[in-house]
Amino acid sequence: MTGNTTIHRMPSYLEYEGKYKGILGWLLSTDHKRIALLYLYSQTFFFLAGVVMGIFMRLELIAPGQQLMQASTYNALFTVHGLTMIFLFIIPGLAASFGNFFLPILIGAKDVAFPKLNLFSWYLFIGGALIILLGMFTGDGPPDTGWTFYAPYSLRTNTNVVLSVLGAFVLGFSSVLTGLNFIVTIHRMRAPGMSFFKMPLFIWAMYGTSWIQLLATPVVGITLVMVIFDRVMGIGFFDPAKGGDPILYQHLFWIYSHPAVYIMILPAMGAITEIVTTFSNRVVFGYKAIALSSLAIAFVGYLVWGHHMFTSGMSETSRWVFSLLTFLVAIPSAIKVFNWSATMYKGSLDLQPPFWWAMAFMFVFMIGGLTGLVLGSVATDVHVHDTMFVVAHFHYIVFGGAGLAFFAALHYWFPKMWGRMYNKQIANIGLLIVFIGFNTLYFPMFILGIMGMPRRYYDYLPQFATPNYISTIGSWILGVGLIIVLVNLFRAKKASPEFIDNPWNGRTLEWEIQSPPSLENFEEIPVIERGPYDLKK
Ligand code: HEM
Ligand SMILES: [Cu+2]
Repeated sequence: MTGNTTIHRMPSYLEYEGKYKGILGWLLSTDHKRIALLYLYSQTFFFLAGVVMGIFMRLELIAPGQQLMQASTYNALFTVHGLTMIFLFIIPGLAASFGNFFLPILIGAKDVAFPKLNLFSWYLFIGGALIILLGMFTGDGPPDTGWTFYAPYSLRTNTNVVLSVLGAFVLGFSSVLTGLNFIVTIHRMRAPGMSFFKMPLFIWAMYGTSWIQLLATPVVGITLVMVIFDRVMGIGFFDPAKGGDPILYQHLFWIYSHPAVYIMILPAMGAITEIVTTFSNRVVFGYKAIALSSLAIAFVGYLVWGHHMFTSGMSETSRWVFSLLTFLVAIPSAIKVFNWSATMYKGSLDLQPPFWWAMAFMFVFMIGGLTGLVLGSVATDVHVHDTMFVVAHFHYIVFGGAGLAFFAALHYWFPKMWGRMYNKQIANIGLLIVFIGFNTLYFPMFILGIMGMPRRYYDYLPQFATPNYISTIGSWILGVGLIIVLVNLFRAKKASPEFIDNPWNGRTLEWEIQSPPSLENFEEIPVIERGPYDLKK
């Protein structure tokens, strides 16, 4: 531990008493750290709700034939599971929680540029979630379209599509405003001396993410409003019976939703970069390459949406162009993996729990990325399109990638956020069980997909029985692992505080202030002279 003697202690943001006390002190707080915790808790809640739905789906799929629900219930489950996981957990993702908490600290600022707007964004987030929830329990029940709301089915089903779409629309505003807030903060509030190329790489990742949030989200917003118009007023933008075009819907949807994958994964990569550097005790290898690859991913990510539509009816030319562009986006991702490996290769590794989480991330993210290339090339995609292969691939990317990085970040920054340390042994055991469960759950789905089992089906032919059975067992193992991980953290939060300002020997700014941070983060705004990862003299 370093620096404890030099840090002058102030009341932390957890203890600080402003105008409002108790619960109002949280619900009306404009402190970026308290807002970050509001996001963290609500996202974790939605994640757990989604996990429960996933486990119920896997129970239904444990054997051929009907097990415990009707087909219509299954359709509602995979739709609400998808909506919850995508819109309420992984799109706000690391940006809303850890981004909110650490972005200002990492650039040496006291808060984000627009603190009130920041709080408002959280209310929009909760508002959107409530509208989706309302849609589940009113009218004709939860939607059964899948989270993609593909037309023309989404125009015709008599389930509650309008409310879910409206909810997603409101969530979009939350995302846009957060992105805007972060961009302005990064441009205007960096501490003196912190040039762009002295920013920690997590900030670079957040910067790329924010631009996607700001520029891509409006596209889906408008698309969702068009769906509402179609349903409520019968306009017919996407309805072939009225001269509309369902393929147009797919274009508009994926023009947002592919870049949205990078809203999920870029902050995750940023956090992994911080973790790998810290636990390698070394200056990160290829700082500029990592920084610029974030921007490259954000940019090329806009150009590849068509790979979701290879089988929907596109010209030959657009198919190969989209295929080629999809391969291009793999390059900046590979640059990051290469640079992480190079950083570790020359470093002296400190094998702490956050490091193991980062390793788990790298392992599954590589499988996710490589199988993405299978989907990105037209010839192989035609074979596995809309099969369980796709379900396996995106769980490896969004859950194995962004989701595991979420937990990696949580273990990395936990002592800073709460000034307490969790049990490291239990953290490692929890991770191991999560890792085993995760692969047991999702790997068989690759095989099922190649064998030809379609996705979004509640029943299947007997020849698919064995991998499905293994997969369901995996969901239980994963569930147990997650419980261990969360209970361990929850218990640590209740434990007595320790003076752990810098438990990992981190070199970025957050490790130079007290844990938990004081209301204004810094007593005095620091002046930046060294690079973000330079080893202390
Ligand atoms: C224990 C955890 C989880 C389990 C057991 C699980 C299981 C499942 C299952 C069985 C399906 C339906 C497959 C089908 O019939 O096509 C599914 C779909 C899906 N899952 Fe998960 N999942 C879990 C976690 C996650 C996470 C963390 C995310 C995102 C961050 C996620 C995102 C999705 C999405 C987007 C769909 C597609 C829904 C659709 O087709 O509309 N899942 N999941
Ligand atoms: Cu895509």
